[in-house]
Parts: sequence; structure tokens; C-alpha cells
Amino acid sequence: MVIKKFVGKSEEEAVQAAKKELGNNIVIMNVKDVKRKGLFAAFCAKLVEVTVALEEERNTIAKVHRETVTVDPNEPVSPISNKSMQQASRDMNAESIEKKLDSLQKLLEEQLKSSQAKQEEEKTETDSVETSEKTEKKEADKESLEQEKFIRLLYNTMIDNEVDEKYANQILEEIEKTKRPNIPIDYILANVYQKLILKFGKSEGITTAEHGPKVIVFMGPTGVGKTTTIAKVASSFVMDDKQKIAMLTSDTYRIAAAEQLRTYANILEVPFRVIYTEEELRQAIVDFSEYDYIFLDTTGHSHQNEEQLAKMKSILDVIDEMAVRESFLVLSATTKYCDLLKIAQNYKKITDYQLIFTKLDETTTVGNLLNVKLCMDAPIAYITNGQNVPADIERFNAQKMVKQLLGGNH
Ligand SMILES: Nc1nc2c(ncn2[C@@H]2O[C@H](COP(=O)(O)OP(=O)(O)OP(=O)(O)O)[C@@H](O)[C@H]2O)c(=O)[nH]1
Ligand SMILES: [Mg+2]
Repeated sequence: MVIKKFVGKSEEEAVQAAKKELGNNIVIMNVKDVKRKGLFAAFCAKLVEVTVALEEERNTIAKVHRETVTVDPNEPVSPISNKSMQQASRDMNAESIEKKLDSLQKLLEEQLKSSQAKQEEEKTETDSVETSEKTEKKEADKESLEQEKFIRLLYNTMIDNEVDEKYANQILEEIEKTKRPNIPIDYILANVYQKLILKFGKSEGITTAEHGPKVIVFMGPTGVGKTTTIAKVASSFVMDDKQKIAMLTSDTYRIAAAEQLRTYANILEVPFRVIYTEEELRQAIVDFSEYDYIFLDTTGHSHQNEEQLAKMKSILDVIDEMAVRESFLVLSATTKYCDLLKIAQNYKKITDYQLIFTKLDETTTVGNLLNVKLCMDAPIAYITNGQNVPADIERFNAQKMVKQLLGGNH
């Protein structure tokens, strides 16, 4: 794995520099503001430091480079030379633990303090005459016991979050491989944090429409929040990004469904059309060819309904004939794991997609996001956490999610 830091005037600028050097497969591990130094620091624009990781080809020897690359012409940050894996990871720890996993750390400290106190008590009672050699061995055993306890705690936290045992075990196996004597517990925590972030991988969301309109399709089971999510995404595109969008719905199944989206379209003052046939879909794509994005709402249906799935596929085929398409499978975080997998697998039969998880405000466990991501190899683009339009939506942030998976604040 390569880990590297890039500094820019904005997160975007630093990420662009990272992509330029390491390619598009980088995963963002951490983003933080950095203070400029010097007399006139207060008058300068802030800098953003982005830590990125890139998983190298399998079977190559794992190595961690740590350098800082700056793209800010005014204040070059001196590159730090390559360090040993352990040193680099310790440096990562300081940030990860202090800033990202603070509440987890507190929990651990409490646990470790109580276990240490207990062991101290036992020690004073029994081994006042032990040799120094024996004491050293005991210290080493104690350390490894603490490591074991710590790993078990991380495992249990993941399982409590309903991470599939299979994936939790996979992570622990990977951690076991990198375990050495005398490794501080921070190192293990940072390692698990990194592994989980890499498992979530990169997340793109809706990408820029370059040539003609991009058709953004929202599909998924009934009542998961497809229409509400379209309204949330569309409003940020229109209000914040000043994009030109049109809205379509092929949901003619429920009378109220079209009206729901029409209301949002009216509020945003964007064109809206109900599509009954493939011909009408073709015509709409032609009519809105000057727009940046066409958002398409679809009928929610049971994933077991093969007929509706086939209908969905023919809609996608029409779009593919005429425009660039990006598809999003909308899933509720409150749905049972086995159902989520069945739904995701069925939609995969007709298209690739990115995932949107809704209703995170209605659940306390987030393991299913990781489970579905890993099982389907589909990136998570957005999460929604409430009924408010447009406020309750966020671009998926792996760092935040991993912190939550490991029991941190959220
Ligand atoms: N708590 C919570 N409710 C949500 C969220 N997103 C949507 N909802 C609610 O879920 C309900 C269904 O939302 P819709 O947007 O109509 O869902 P849909 O997938 O379009 O439903 P159909 O068109 O019937 O398939 C509404 O009451 C929404 O307000 C969310 O993130 N959290
Ligand atoms: Mg709907």
C-alpha cells in the first residue's frame, strides 16, 4: 500500500494532485486543514492536506511511503523522506486516533486501565520474588494479551454494528499478518481504520456531464426514498452548482408518485415530464438535449418481480442508445441484510450501479453498508439521514463511516 499526503488550496486541488501522481484509484484516508506558518500566515488562504492510499498489486511486498507533495506555489511544504512502515503508520496513528477515533480511544483507555489495575493487583500479591527475566517475559505476555483484547474489542464493535462476520474476520486476519511484538495499540487501531477505508474504496457520486445531458437513473425497492433523494440531490445541483437539470418519472404505477416529483420540480423551477412509453423517453432525451442532467425517477418494485425488472432493463437500454447514463440503486439502511443482498444482486443482473443508502437516521447499525459494498463491489455515493429536503443528504464519507463502524462518535 502506498500512503501519501498532498497539500492544496482546497481539498479538490489536493485530490487532483494525488490523482495526477498516483492515478484515479486512490482512496482518501484523511482530510484536514493545515495552518500556514510565518508572520503573514493569518492573511493567507488556508491549506488543505489530503492523505491518500493506493493499494498496490497483490503479491508485491507491502510498503508504505510517506511524503508530502505540495501544489501550493506560495508555501512549499518540504517533502518528508520515506520512512519505515512502522514509523509511517505511527505517524498516521497520531492523526487517526486524536482526530478521528477519539471516543473509541477513550473507551479503550478505560478498558485497558481497568485490566492493567487488575493485573497490577494480582502481580503484587503473587510475584514479589520473581527474577527480572521472568518480569520481562510477563511484560511481553501482558502486552500481547492487551493486543489480543484490543483486537477482540474492535471485532466485537464491528459485529455489534452488524458487519458480516466473514468481513470482520477478513480484516482481523489481515491485521494478524502485520502484528509484531511491541506494537503499540494505536498502530493496530490505525491499521484497522486504514483497512476499512480501503475496503469502502473510492466513491464518485454523480460525475460531471461533459458532452450533452447525462441521464441519472434512480432505482430500487418501494418506499426506500428514491423520489425524496432525487429532490435532495437535484436541489443541490440547481441551487449550489447552478446546473441545468430536467426531471422525468417513469413511475406511473402510483398516481401520487408523479405528483410528488412534480411538486419538487415546480419548487426548483425545472422542467418535469411523466414518461409512459419508450418513445416518450426517447423524445424527452431529445427535447432536453441542452440540459446538463436528466434525473429519472422509476417505479419502486419488489426485486422478485422479474417482469418489472425486465421493464427497467428496457428503459436503461433506451437511455444507453441515446445518452450517457449513471445509475443509482437506492437502498434503505433499515432493510435486513439478506434482503439487501438479494435486491442488490437482482439489479446487478440488469446494470452496474452506485449505491445510495437512505434512512440512516432510523438505524443504529451501519455494518450493512460495508457488507453490501463488499459483496456487490459497488461504490457508495450518498447517504441520507432524514426526511428533510434538501438538507438530509451527504456525499458518502468513508472516514466518517469507518469511525462509526469502530464505535467512534457520529
Ligand atoms: N427517516 C427517513 N425517512 C426518509 C428518508 N428518505 C426518505 N424518507 C421517507 O421515506 C418515505 C418514502 O419516500 P419516497 O421518496 O416516496 O420513497 P420512494 O422510494 O420514492 O417510494 P416509491 O415511489 O413508493 O417506491 C417518505 O415518507 C420519505 O420522507 C431518510 O433518509 N430518512
Ligand atoms: Mg417514488
